[in-house]
Parts: sequence; structure tokens; C-alpha cells
Amino acid sequence: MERTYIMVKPDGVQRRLVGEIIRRFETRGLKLVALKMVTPTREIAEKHYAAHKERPFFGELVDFVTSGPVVAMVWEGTEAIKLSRSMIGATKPLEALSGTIRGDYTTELQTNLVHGSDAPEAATEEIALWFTPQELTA
Ligand code: IDP
Ligand code: MG
Repeated sequence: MERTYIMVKPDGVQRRLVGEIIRRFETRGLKLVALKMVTPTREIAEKHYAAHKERPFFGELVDFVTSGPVVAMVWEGTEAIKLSRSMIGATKPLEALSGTIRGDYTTELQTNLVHGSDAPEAATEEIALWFTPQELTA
């Protein structure tokens, strides 16, 4: 069993895709462990995307992810990290296959609807960044 941090980004909330995204994870068989809606502070957004600090798009990315509410979640299941990434689809719009969330609902690189942890260490850090231990169900 593995846990991963999944986040519907501001564009996904604005486009009313929260239910559709949650439905995909539930029906695939993952278990929802924590969920909340928040407008991220710059501090949390900068920590969340710290790996991209030196990239030219970092400032814009932080502006975007703090622009409105997000839905922060923890999902649990067998190989939840890899499974979620495959359900989300590739970062580059042209590589996101139909049947994936990005491949079905966006053509944009930045406004690509959803975030998913990319490795176990990242998942552990991201879950601890967005949730207190008390907010995680057993
Ligand atoms: P991921 O979300 O698929 O893990 P990352 O490479 O970790 O992709 O990038 C984090 C986020 O930064 C992407 O989801 C996207 O919103 C944004 N992003 C990535 N590359 C670019 C870029 O070249 N220009 C603008 N935004 C980008
Ligand atoms: Mg990433």
C-alpha cells in the first residue's frame, strides 16, 4: 500500500472538473484518505514546487497555483504513485494520451488540471506539507 498527494489545480476547480477527477480515482479503486479545499499561500506553493525553483516558469507557476482554491487530497492504494501518474497523463500536452485526465480535458502545459506526486519521497514530503497527521484518516 502506498499513499500519494493529488491536487486539483485552480483551473480544474474553475472548470467544474473536481467531481470528474475524484470519480476517476474512486472508480479505479484508490481509497480517499484526506481531502480539503484551500487557496494556497505563496509560501506553501513555493515549497510544493521547490524542485522547479531555478526554472524560468517558476514565478508564473506559483502565481497560477495561488490564483484560486485547489482541492488537496491523499489517495491510497497499490502502487498509488505510479498508477495516479498514469491516470493523470503526461505533462506535455501533445504526449498526454486520450483516456488520461490531461489527455481528455486540456491542451495546455501550465493549466493541466491536476498534480500527482512523482516518487515516494516526493509523496511523503507533499503529504506532510499540505496535511497535518490528524487530517489523515487511518
Ligand atoms: P508534472 O505536473 O507532470 O509532475 P512537472 O515537470 O513537475 O510536471 O512541472 C510541474 C508543473 O509546472 C506542471 O504540471 C505545469 O503546470 C508546470 N510546467 C511544467 N513545465 C512548464 C513549462 O515549460 N512552462 C510553464 N509551466 C510548466
Ligand atoms: Mg512534478
